[in-house]
Amino acid sequence: MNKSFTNMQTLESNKKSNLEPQVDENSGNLPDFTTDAYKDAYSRINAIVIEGEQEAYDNYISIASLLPKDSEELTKLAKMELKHKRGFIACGKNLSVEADMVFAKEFFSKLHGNFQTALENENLTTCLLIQAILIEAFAISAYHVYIRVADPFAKKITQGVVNDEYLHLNYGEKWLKENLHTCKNELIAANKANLPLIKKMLDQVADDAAILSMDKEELMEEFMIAYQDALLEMGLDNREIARMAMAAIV
Ligand code: PL3
Ligand code: FE2
Ligand code: FE2
Repeated sequence: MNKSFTNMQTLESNKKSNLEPQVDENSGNLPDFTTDAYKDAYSRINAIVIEGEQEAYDNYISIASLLPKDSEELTKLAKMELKHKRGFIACGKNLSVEADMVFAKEFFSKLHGNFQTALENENLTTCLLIQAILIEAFAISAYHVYIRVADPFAKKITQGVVNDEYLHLNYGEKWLKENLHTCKNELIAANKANLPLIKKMLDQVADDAAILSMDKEELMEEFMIAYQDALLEMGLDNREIARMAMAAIV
């Protein structure tokens, strides 16, 4: 069985501990940021993050159109994403890497398509699950792992970004918790359709991430922690969470 699923029995909230400063275990053991191999992998990973932040901006603006009463808050969250995007563009520049945006657009295309379909059909629950839960948990997991092995410039930027991402995740958790009695079925169906896409995206990025010294098992573990925490926070029970998480491995 996958290492990331061994956490399933111990679903305590990890949110607080994730925000505490982490011991820098890797400080003596960072990759060489100047090699062609590093820069080549970074050109795709950096592009994914830049594209992800731009799509997150677009998605929160779209969600605001379905939730006019939260428009002000959602616009605030959206604007943070543009700041994140600018930060990651600076990280690429700092390493003299040109981001492969064509690759990144393709990387997000399936999830992007599912979000657009949900938006057209005004399926707010699906939109929130895709953006505020799945994408944010993916970003949080990736940024936590990246912070441990990033160059000093990118590390500082990513530390600022990851704290904002918790605000985005918390927004989604709160809305879904308050509406769980009416949205649970849609939530479960949307999860079944979209969690496997996140798993595929993780598989697809794993080789490049490894060149940046980011371990795939660690990425999966961090993702499952953020994802399971979010579902627990929404008021789902352990069995429901286990069922939903299983969608990643079928
Ligand atoms: C939402 O706020 C942001 C969405 C971005 C999704 C990014 C997923 C990242 C996967 C690749 C991991 C690399 C992290 C390294 C950062 C330069
Ligand atoms: Fe972001
Ligand atoms: Fe975000």
